[in-house]
Formats: sequence, C-alpha cells, structure tokens
Amino acid sequence: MTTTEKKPVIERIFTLELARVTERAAIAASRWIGCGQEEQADQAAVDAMRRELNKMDIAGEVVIGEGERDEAPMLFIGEKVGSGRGPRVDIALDPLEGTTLTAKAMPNAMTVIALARHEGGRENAPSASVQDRGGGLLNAPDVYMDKIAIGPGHPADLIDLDATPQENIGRLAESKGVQTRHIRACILDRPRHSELIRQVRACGASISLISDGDIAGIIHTTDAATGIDIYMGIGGAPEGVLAAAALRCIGGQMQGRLVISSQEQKERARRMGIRDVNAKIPLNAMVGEDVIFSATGVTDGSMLEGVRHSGDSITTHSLVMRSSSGTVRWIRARHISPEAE
Ligand code: VTB
Repeated sequence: MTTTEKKPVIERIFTLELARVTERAAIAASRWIGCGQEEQADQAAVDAMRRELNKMDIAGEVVIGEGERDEAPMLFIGEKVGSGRGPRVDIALDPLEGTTLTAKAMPNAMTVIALARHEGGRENAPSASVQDRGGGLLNAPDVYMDKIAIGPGHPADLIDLDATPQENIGRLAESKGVQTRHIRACILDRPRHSELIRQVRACGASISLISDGDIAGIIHTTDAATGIDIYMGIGGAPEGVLAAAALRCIGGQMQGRLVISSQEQKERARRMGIRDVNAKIPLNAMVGEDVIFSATGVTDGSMLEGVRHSGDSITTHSLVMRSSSGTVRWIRARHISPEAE
C-alpha cells in the first residue's frame, strides 16, 4: 500500500466505473475494426466514452483530451464531465489509442483513460514544478514527448533522458544482473528514431519495433512476460501522461521532455502554463499520487484481448488499476445488450 498523507478521494468503486467507460468505448470502436475509416472509429469511441463519463458522480475536467476547444467538439481540454456531484478530478483520455490500427484491423488498439484527484493550489500540485496550474495530471500540449521508462524494482533514478542509450541500457542490465544482449527495448518504428535504434543495437540490446501504441509499449516494461525491459523514444505527449498514470499505479520509472519544433508550439506550451518547455519532466510531476487507470482492448494485443462479438453477446478485456492500493485487475466482461443505457 502506497502511503499517502491525504486520504484518497478516489473511492475504489470508481475503478469499476472507469472500466465501464473504456469498455463502452471499445465496443463502439470495435464496430469499425478493419473498415479503413479512422475518423469514424475514433468518433464512435469518443461518443461512447463521453456518454459513460457523464454518468459518473464526479466533477471532472478533461486535462488530456481530443484536442483544444476550437479543434475538438467533444472531450476537449477543459471540458467538464460527470454529474458534477462527487470528487473533483482531472481526466486524461485517449478514446481510441490506435485509430490506424483499428481501421486496418491490426493488433494493439485500445481505449484508455486515467482519472486523478485534482490538487488545488499550485504549490501542492504534483505538476507545480513544471506547470502553473494546480492539478493531478500534467496538462500537456499536443506535441511530441521524448520518453524513457522501465518497470519497478530498480534503484531510484536508474535511467535518465540525458544519459546515452548505452548508459541507460548498461545500468538497467547491471540492475537486472544480465548482459546487455538480454535487454530488449521497445521503440516506435519511425525514421526519427534511426540513430537511437542504431545506438541501442550497437550496445548489443535487441529492439521490439512497434508501429503505434506507445502507451502499451511503456506498460509492457512493467511485465516480464512481455519481454520488454525499457521504452525509449519520441511519441505523443498526451500518451506520455497516460502511460505515466499507469506506471504510477503499477510502479516503474519514467521521464519525459516535450519536443517543441516550432515557435507556435512553444507559445502553445507557454499558454498552457508550462514554465520551461525544455525541462525534463519526472513521473511524479506528470501524475499525482491518487490516480486510477483503465484500458480496454479493441483489437487483440500483447497486453489485452480485443472485443469479441459472438451471437448476441460481446466480450471485453480490460486492465484497471488504482495507485492508492496498487491493485492491478484484468477484467473480462460479457455484455448482453451493450446498447442498453
Ligand atoms: C505515439 C503512439 C500513438 O502516435 O504517441 C505516436 O502512442 C507518435 O506519433 O499510437 P507519430 O505517429 O506522429 O509518430 C500514435 O502512433 C498515433 O496516435
């Protein structure tokens, strides 16, 4: 049990409520698997997620969402969700992580959400060192983020974004008591990573290249069965905060740094209250101590099974966790008439 000074406000019953939210979004998106229509798949997930969220007795605010108010009609950053009764919480969501994967019926698409206690007051907020806003979750702009993550059970600060890939992999191998050739990194398969990939291979480690889905890639570092030991490279900043929420629950180490590539992005980050856009962001500044996380598989993946339709029932597979207890649950649910309200 993680010791917390304040009593968690996120009651444990919310974990089940949150599982319902990602389940419904996954079922809605699953109707678009393999149809080649990314936007429709995403919209179906967004609609379902919003509908379910609004049934929850929370005073929620979307902190990581579909985009800024002018570009996203629903689940935009700043949108208030929930009944308004209940705890004040910050919400990070990715209604469909892997729109392309869904459209092409490829593995590892899932629906994801995290909900954290809203920390009032700048000084107390976990993100206060990085951002001028009280909050339980970093309100990251939709830019890239350089990320590094490993699972739990290692000395503090073992990995560092400023160290070379060789140094990070060497330290991890030493901590695990294995040779570097037994370390496997997970990296998004993008041209921007060609030098990183070269350096990781040069030190003898192997690489699992993924086409999309770095939230799952980061969570994989926490489970020895996946064979992934470390996540490295540049992906979306919003996905970084969601992955950080998962690691806050399971344990593990992570650092991020925004990758700002234009003046416009720099100004956007500043407008969102990010003090130093080049700062290294530790896990604890991305996510507060009281958080719950839920993900449901849309297509089959290495972590979660996808939605199964058979006859008049539908089966979903979800991963749900809560930081204050450290409980990690896999929930397999059968839905008889999922359209019923
Ligand atoms: C990642 C990954 C996402 O975007 O963040 C990636 O988690 C990074 O962006 O699933 P690019 O595709 O632009 O490289 C996704 O692949 C898609 O949102």
